[in-house]
Amino acid sequence: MKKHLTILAVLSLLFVCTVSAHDGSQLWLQGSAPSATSTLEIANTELNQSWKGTAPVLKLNKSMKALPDGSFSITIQAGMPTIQSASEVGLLYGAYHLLRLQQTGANVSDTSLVEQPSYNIRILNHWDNLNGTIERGYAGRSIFWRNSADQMRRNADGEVNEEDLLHPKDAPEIPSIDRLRQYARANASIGINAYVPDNVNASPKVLTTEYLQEVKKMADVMRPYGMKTYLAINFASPMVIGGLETADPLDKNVQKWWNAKVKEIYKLIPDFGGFLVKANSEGQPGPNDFGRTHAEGANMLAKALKPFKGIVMWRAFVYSPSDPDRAKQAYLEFQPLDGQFLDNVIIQIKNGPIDFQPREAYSALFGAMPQTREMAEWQITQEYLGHSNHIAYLAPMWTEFLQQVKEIAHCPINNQLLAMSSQQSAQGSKLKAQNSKLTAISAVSNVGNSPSWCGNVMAQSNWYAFGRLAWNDELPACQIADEWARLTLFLGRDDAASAKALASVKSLMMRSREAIVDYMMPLGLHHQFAWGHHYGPEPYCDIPGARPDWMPSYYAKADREGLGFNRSSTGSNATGQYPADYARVLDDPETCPYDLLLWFHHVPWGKTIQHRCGSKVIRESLWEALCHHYQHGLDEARAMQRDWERCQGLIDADTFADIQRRLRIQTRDAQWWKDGCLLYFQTFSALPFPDDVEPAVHDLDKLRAIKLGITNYECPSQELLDSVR
Ligand code: GCW
Repeated sequence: MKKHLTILAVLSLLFVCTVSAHDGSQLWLQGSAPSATSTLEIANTELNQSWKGTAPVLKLNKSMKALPDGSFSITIQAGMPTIQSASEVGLLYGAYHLLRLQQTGANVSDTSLVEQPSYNIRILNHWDNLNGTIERGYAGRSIFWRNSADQMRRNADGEVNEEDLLHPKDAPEIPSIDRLRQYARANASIGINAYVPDNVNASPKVLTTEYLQEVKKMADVMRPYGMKTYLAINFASPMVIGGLETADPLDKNVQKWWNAKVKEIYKLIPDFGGFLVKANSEGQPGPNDFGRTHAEGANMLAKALKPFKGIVMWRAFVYSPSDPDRAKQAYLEFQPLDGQFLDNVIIQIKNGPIDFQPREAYSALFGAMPQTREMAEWQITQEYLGHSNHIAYLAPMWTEFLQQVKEIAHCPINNQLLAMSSQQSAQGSKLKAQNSKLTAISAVSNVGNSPSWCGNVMAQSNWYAFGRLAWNDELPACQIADEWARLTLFLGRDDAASAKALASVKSLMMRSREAIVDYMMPLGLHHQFAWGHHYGPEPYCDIPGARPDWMPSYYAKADREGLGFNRSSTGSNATGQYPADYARVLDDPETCPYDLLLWFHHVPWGKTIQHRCGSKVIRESLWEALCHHYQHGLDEARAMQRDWERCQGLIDADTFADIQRRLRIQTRDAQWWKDGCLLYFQTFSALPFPDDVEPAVHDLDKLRAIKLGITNYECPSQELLDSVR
């Protein structure tokens, strides 16, 4: 009987593995998520189930305490691996690192390495609503909150009633523990150590005792994997759920309310991380509503959290129209507050000054607040990059940002730079400085309950890349692509044909982001997206009475003379917010990098510019350059299709077919983007397409009429797209 049961168990395991291999649910991992509650046991189980060779030794080594938490060393001598760390979670990271080395084909017979994280907090933000929808989520519904959408009232356009979003009617449902455990494991395997399960457009309800009990259950699943729980909170919570008449941060009763709430949370979740806050932005309440500053609001929460070692991540994504240029507003609001934030507050800043566009200048706030802790926020979910229909590998965008921030802004957002400054100030050793500093990096997740977690298998690479860069922000994007593709698509395949296919996948990944920039918004153009859902082009969007800075025309500033937003010293002077040397480079259209030209300048259609298109450096007029970039983007989308075709028969067939289908949509969309933007801009330039640019296949009037009618929680289906264009 026992034997039968074992056979049955093995068979069902095999079945699960085969099925899951096809739907992407396995991610970049092998085996299953250990359900142990001890971190050390998880590390041992992972090694037992996947390591091939002499069993590794795991050693707690207190002398490594000087290194940032989670650091580890691996030595392999004569095939015998030893992992050491000051903490159990460091041993777990070491175990995953060791497995990754073996599974990606690295030499694991003789190695000696030490790994330490670039940032102490490596955190995912989930924009998950308590009703189970995910704002800008294109991979199904929330894995954290599972209330039924059917309970929601919808308007004629299918959009969920705002009231119902903020105040979901039904009680929380218990999420699948197994799914949460797999999520925790996936994060731990790449060093992510924190998460925020609820949307920054936060429901006050999440702080009710009823919901906090649910958060406690999540935290209990996450803890053994080294994942700390944080919550996004609504600043008006004391009024909405506390019955107070104000949420003024200087009001004694408000402070008391938060103190008590924080105490309640720590009683349930002793290692709770803290709060993430979106305040006075896009209709969210905040301290400004009571005549107080962001610093006063953040500090009130920070004081409540301080006794428990909690922190506040306060977002700088604000753009109340204090200046005619939206790109300047966050800086104008926050920079003067430098030095006023308590030391357990960190300002969370989107990589660019507008909003997660395919390419932005870096936000001038980085490095502009030397007395304030700052952290970056990236977006993994592809709100502005074709949702889960387009294949976009985002590590090249993030490494571009990191390089700019380090080299130009000299911004102390990572340990390395903090360490350098502390050496200069002779305040003890480099390592001490690292340990005492609050450093963090965050990204908006693309995870949902779709079988592949991220909407498609290729999109998983961005979750993976965020984790790897948060751990080591010096890693090259191509190395991360290589690791991910080997682990996810080519595990155990080292034949020549697979090696060729692997090279094709990497080529596709590495060209994908620039392809999108080219077919959507080249040369520094930005925000030419369709209204609301941000899928597809709508440079011609016109919503009577809408905020001007929600309209594409505000950003492109197309007219008879030329194209682009003059942010130079002769225009809005956003260039003046950058460090002086860089500001000078940006300010002159002759020296401004060509890929940010229209971000900073209004350039005449006929002006000769020098730019790079693909591998060619060309001198030609702005209009010709624009046409060539759109054409190149479309050509690149086609090239990506060809890259993918080379994988046929060499990777999982379902994954192959799914991505092949999406690349077809992507290429079709690239055509839509090229035609929509060029035909529209042509109404201003009145110039013909150059001979080597394909004629448009669309009619501008028909494109203007396209309305997809989707919510902010979904990716358009192929059928819908085919029916409108
Ligand atoms: O990118 C914009 C999105 C909003 C989002 C907001 C933010 C959560 O369109 O959906 O709201 O940014 O970052 O707060």
